[in-house]
Formats: sequence, structure tokens, C-alpha cells
Amino acid sequence: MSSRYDPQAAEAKWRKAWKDADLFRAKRPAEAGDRPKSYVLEMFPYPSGRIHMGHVRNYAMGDVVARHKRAHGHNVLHPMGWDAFGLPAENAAIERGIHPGDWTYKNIDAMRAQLDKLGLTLDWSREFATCDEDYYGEQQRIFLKLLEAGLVYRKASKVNWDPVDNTVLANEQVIDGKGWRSGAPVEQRELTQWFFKITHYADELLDGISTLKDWPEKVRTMQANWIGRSEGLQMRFLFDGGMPDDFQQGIEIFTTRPDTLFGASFIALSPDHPLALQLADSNEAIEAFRKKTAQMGTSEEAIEKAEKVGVDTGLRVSHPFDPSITLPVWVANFVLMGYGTGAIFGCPAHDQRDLDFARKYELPVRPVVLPPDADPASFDVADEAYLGPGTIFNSDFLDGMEIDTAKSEAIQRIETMERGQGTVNYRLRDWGVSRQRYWGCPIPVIHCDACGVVSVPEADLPVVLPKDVSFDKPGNPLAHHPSWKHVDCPKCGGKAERETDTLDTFVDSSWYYARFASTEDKEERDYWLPVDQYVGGVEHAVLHLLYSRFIARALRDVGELDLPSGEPFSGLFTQGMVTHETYKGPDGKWVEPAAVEKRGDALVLADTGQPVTVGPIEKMSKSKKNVVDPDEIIQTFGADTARWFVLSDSPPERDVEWTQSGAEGAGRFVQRVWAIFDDLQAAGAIGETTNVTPLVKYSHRSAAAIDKAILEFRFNAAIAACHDWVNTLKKAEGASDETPETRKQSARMLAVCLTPFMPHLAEECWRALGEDSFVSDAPWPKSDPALMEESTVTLPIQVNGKRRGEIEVEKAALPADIEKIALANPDVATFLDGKVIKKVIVVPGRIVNIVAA
Ligand code: ANZ
Ligand code: ZN
Repeated sequence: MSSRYDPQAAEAKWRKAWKDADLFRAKRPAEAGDRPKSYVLEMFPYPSGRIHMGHVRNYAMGDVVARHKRAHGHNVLHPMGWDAFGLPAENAAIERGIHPGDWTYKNIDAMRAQLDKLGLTLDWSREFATCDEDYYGEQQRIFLKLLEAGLVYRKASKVNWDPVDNTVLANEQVIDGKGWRSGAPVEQRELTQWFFKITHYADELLDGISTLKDWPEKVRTMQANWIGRSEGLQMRFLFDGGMPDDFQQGIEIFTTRPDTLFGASFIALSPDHPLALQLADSNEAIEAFRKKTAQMGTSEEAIEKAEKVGVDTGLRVSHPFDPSITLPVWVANFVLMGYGTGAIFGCPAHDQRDLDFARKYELPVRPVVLPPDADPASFDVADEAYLGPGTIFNSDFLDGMEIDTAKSEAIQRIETMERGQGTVNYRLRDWGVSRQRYWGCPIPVIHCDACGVVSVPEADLPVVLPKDVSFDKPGNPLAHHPSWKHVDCPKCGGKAERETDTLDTFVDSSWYYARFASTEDKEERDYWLPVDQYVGGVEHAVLHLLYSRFIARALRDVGELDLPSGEPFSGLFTQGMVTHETYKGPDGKWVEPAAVEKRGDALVLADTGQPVTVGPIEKMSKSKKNVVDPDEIIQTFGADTARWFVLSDSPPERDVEWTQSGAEGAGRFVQRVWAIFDDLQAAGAIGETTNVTPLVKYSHRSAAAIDKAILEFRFNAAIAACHDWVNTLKKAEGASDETPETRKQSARMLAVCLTPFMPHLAEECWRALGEDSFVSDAPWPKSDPALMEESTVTLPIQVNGKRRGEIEVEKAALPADIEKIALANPDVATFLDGKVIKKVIVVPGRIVNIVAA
């Protein structure tokens, strides 16, 4: 009878042993020898106060990778820290009167203790919080370097302004257009703000995406769309006949569809276009139209909704590619002055606004893009413009080209004619980093009336946040502080003021990976970077990753990082969420799973016995109360069970549903594993063997399969293989070909393969086999290719051409023997019942065909 495994005792014991041995400290480059380096990083948490199951899954995944790399002899850096600035700490200060710093560090202590229980291979010696003076001081130094390099600048920009609280609001503080605290309608105000010049790297950030082979395709696409590069053409249409003063050069238009130039049927000017203004002086119709449109809203939405109307100027321009074609010039309400050049050519067949306009004023509609499979003779556009893909037609030299080819060709022709220029536009905008808040990194500059913006001298860094702040008044406590901002100008010594804006917390997380790599040693930073495997939530697929890719390039260009590619994360994995059923009590309110109990087949409230309604399975969230607390799970089942379960049931990129029964199942599995090892231990000394038995071969195959599954981020498949291995090992206890020696050999390999998932249990099992080292340090089992070969093969059996069953035979089996086994197969026999066998064809290694009538 084997003993019960006690996860609580064993887990605490092994965590202490690892810590005492300082097992997970990353080696400095000089100590690493010829081991390859692996930098494994999970997105660091915000210290909200407690870890949740999402953290458990994220960090368990990273830990599987880190442990797997260790087992392959890599020098692994697997650090942890805290993304610690931000609004919740200020809210705590306002609501509970706790200083944001005290609140944050208290939370960090609590969460560190929780994380610690998960048995992660973290190198805590590199821990930091972004609110540590050391960290944000370094960030200020970086800020000043980027400022000096012209990658940081100030400009006026629109902000959300709360007119009652007199403060700038973050987007998330604007709820339904109102300030979250005052409830007052938010206004747009122009304020001078700090910006990072991310657009400087727009092209590089876009081109770099194609090198990120180990990133999820969907994240790469999201990054590309966010950057949103589009090519366009700015060109002049020359007048045909009457030519207004000041416009001898023609009308300058902007288009993103130069491929449709042969579909042009009019030119449209914005009512605010200089030419429209000039014409309005002498043309009453235009003047009246201008007056009318000025009353229309100017928002994009208002323009989109309004009827497309205009007025003909009577002027005409000629088509650049065919001067025999002339086009009328209109003034139209849907052309904005603030975009492009404030003038367009209208192509009604392929633009809805142009089409609406053309139908109203009976202007020509000439399709020039032929949809795939459409007939050029009959294709026509009625009331819906064709915006899809296709080949160009009705377009002279562009005929037959794909849209993109035709765009380039048209641009090139216009450029050769010196009528215009291809342009590149980006959706990406510079990154506004100013926040009018206390709990963030102070922007290290000083404003002097005489000298302007002056950098804080390096010797005066860090600019430390004052501790004595009050949150009584709305707005930025730094601005209200009685003395903090008053300083002497470092240049002229006159009276000056500190900048009171702090940096967006996305800045803090855009370079932390470099800080983990080394605090002060640049060489060590370069050794570790880039991060080999980054693991985190897909919610960061755009901003955090783009900002990090930008900052890495900026740091490279100011000489802080030797990272030619500029890519900080060579591998990225985005994990799915942890979900749970939702429950509602009789009063219709959400109930947490811990308060629900199963009685018979029904779910009831544990304390009152009242019925519970089961709702949909959703992402664990406080609002729906469908959360299970990792601490409680660890208390009941142990960390190994929690790790195992969050990785077991679905592929890591998909959601996994947490269920009580699933957790219990994982808990039982732990005991089954332990029983096998405990029995081997009880058998006393077992020697080595070189016998090659089915179990030995199976073990070599399984170790290789698990190795591959981990490399490919198929953790659930690796776990399924572990399950199968445990079953096989259990069965081998009664098998005639196996001995305690072969079982021990298999168990030894199994223990190593279980380590990434259930490290504590694996250590316990390892010791049970008589080992005195750490399995956390053991190399991955070498699978001998010769031993991995299957000796048997599975053959399908067909009866009269239909598959009716399969048999497993020795690879070397003779056709006559295979025939006998096939005919005796019970599945096949049912189909042969009452029939005469005409012929049996055995194709060794492939198939057995039976012909019967
Ligand atoms: C000809 C054309 C043909 C266009 C076609 C579209 C489809 P995005 O992609 O959003 O940048 N446009 C240019 N300037 C404008 C302005 N000031 N006010 C209103 N519309 C303007 O939009 C670029 C397209 O929007 C341009 O390409 C232009 O219409 C229009 F089949 O030119 B297009
Ligand atoms: Zn000065």
C-alpha cells in the first residue's frame, strides 16, 4: 500500500530547497560557458493585490518553457517584476486615504508571496517595480536621451477636459461623454503635451513584422493594420479652357486610388478650398452653397450622414492620360479641407460618396475595376459602388492589371509627366505620453521663462515623486504641491518650474525587458536580448508590443542597446483566458463558485440550499463573480494541480474552462503518479538494465513526443502524453516482458518530463528513485532513435472496398500470418458472415483487402 502524497508539505519543502540552492539564478555571461542563453519572459503583472487564474496560466506557460530550456542545458533568464504605476493606486488613495506607494508595495508583497507558491523558476534577484526610484530614474535618463535625439517633442493636442474638476481625463475616465467623478460633460481642449516620435519608425516597424516568424499571425496582422501604411498620389489636373487667377498650375488633388483614374467623372473641391473661396467672390451660387454648408456639422460622422450635394463651377479640367477627356469641377459638401489637399477626383463606380453624388447630378459612372469572374461586357454599377478586388478594365494602358500594379503604374506615369508625386500615409500617430497624474514617472524637465524647456541635469536624477501629496483637490497633485515644482533653472539659475506631467504607464512597460537583462552592465543587456520567448495576453497585441518595438529601436539608435534588428521579442505567444460557468442566486445576483454546492443533480447555495441558475461560461471576472481564487486551489490541491489543470484541457492559445471536477481529476492524477513512484521506492534497490522492452521503447518515443509538443506550444498534447505514459507504466507492472529495472528506467524519464508541469511532485518522485540531485536540474532524456522505432504496424482491413477494421501486427510478419489475423478479427468477421471469401490481398505494411460474395 503506497502512502498519500501531501502536496502542501512537499511543495513547501521543495520551494525552500530550490531557494536554498539558489537554483534559478541566471548565470552572468562569463559564468555561462558554452551554454546557449534563453530569455523567457511573461508580461509582468500590475500589482492589484491578488493573483488570479489568468496569471496562473500565463506564468505556468512561461515556466514550462523556462524549465524545458533548462533541461536542454540553456542558461535561462526568467525574471519577474511589477508594472506598478497607474491610476488604481491613486484611486485607493482617494477612496481609502492610503498613499499610492504604500498601497502598491503592500500589494506587491502579497502577490509575490502568492506567485512564490506556484513553484516558478524565477530569478527573484532581478525583481523591481516600475515605481522604484531606481527604475524610473533610469527611465528619466532614457527620456532625456531620446529628447536630445529628437525622438521626443512637445506639441499642442486635444485632451479630454473636465470643466468642473478642472482636470485632464484619461480616456478610461470618460464615461458616456462625462467625467467619471464630476459627471460633467467632457470638453475637448488644446493643451501642450509630450510626444514620442514613433512615426519616425513607421516603415521600420512595418517591415520588421515580416521577420517575426515566431509571432502569432493575428498579432502581426494587428500590428500592420495599426501602422496602416497606404500609398497615395498627389497630383494636378490642368484646366481646359478658362483658367482662374492663382490656379494656373491646375487643381491639386489627393487620392489613394490612382488605379481608378480612367473612371474619373468630376473634380470636387471642399467649400473651404482656396479656389472655392476665390470663385465665391463673383459667383452667387457658390457663395450661397458655402454659407449653407458652413451650418452643417464638421464631424466626419455628420458629413457621412448628410446628403451629398454640390454646385458646378462651370470650370473644366482635362484628364492627365487622355486630354480629349474633360471633367467638370464642382464644389461639394463631402470634401473636407483638413485632409489631403481639400480636392478630389470623383470616381463614382468605386466610391460610394462619389456614386451618390453622380446619381444626383447625372454625372457619368464608368466602372474600371472588374470583379473576379465578372463579364466585362455586362458588368455595371447601379446604386452600390464596387470596392472589392479585381482587374482593371476600360482603362487603356492599365487594362488587365491587378489593382496594386495599376496603382504603381499610374503613379509612375504621373511622376514622369511631372504632374504629381506618389505619397505614403500612415494611420499611426505619434505617441502622446503626458499624463496629468501623480502616480507615474515625472517627466524630467524644467520650464524657465528665459531658457525655455531645460533638461534636468543627469546628476540631479532621479526626479523623485514627493511623498507628501494630497488628493483632496481634483487635478494633478504634483501641480498642487506647495514646493515640489519650484526650482531654480539649471541653466540660468533664475526661478523656474518643474514639469508636472508624468509619463504614460505604457512607457514603463516598453523597456522593462532590458532592465531585467541587466541593471547596470550594458554588455549583459546585450547578451540576454532579445527576449527569446515572450508570453502574455492578446489584449496587448497592439499598443504594448508596438511601443516596446519602438523603444527598442530608439534605444538602439541612441547607443543604449546593441540590437541591430530593433526587435525586443523574437518569439511571442499569446495565451487564451481562463473561463468559468457563471451562477445567479434566487435574487438574480451573481454568486461566486465557492458559494455554490452540488446536491444530487442540482446546484444550490451552500448556506441556504436555495436553487442556483447556471449561466454561460465566461472569462473569469470580478463583475460576474465567476472566479476561483488560486490561493484556495493551492490550499486544497497544491500548486502542481493548478498548473497541470490550466494547461491540460485545451491548446494554450485557446480558452480553458476551470471546473471543480477537472481540478479534482488533476488532483487524483497527482496521487496516481505518486503511487507508481512510491511502489518503486518500496521495492528497495533496483538496478540498471540494458534490456530493450516495449516499455523502454515507449518511453523513448514519449519523451521525444513531449519534447516536441513543448517546443511547439502544444502543452495540452504534452500533458495527454504524460497521462498515457502513467497508464502505460501502471500496466507494465503486470506485463511479462517488463521488470522492475525497465519500469524504473521508464519512471526516471517520466519524472524529468513531468517537471515542467508538476515540478514539486517531480522532485519528490525523483528522490523516490534514489536520486540525490534536483530533477529541476536534470537534463531532458535522450531518446535513442533506434529505440524509438515501432516494431509493430497498424493495417486497415477492407471488405469489398470498404474499411471494416484494423489490426496491429509485427512489422516483420509474413503475409500468410497477416491474412490469418485479419480473417480472425471480430469486426471483420461480422461482414464476412455467410459470405464466401474469393480473394485476400495483403500489401505488407499498408493494407489488407478481402473480396467476398
Ligand atoms: C479617387 C478615388 C477613387 C478615391 C475611388 C476613392 C475611391 P483614405 O483612404 O481614408 O485616406 N479624399 C481625399 N481627400 C479628401 C478630402 N479632403 N475629403 C474627402 N475625401 C477625400 O481616403 C482617401 C480617399 O478619400 C481618396 O481617394 C479620395 O477619394 C478621398 F474609387 O480618390 B479617392
Ligand atoms: Zn533659465
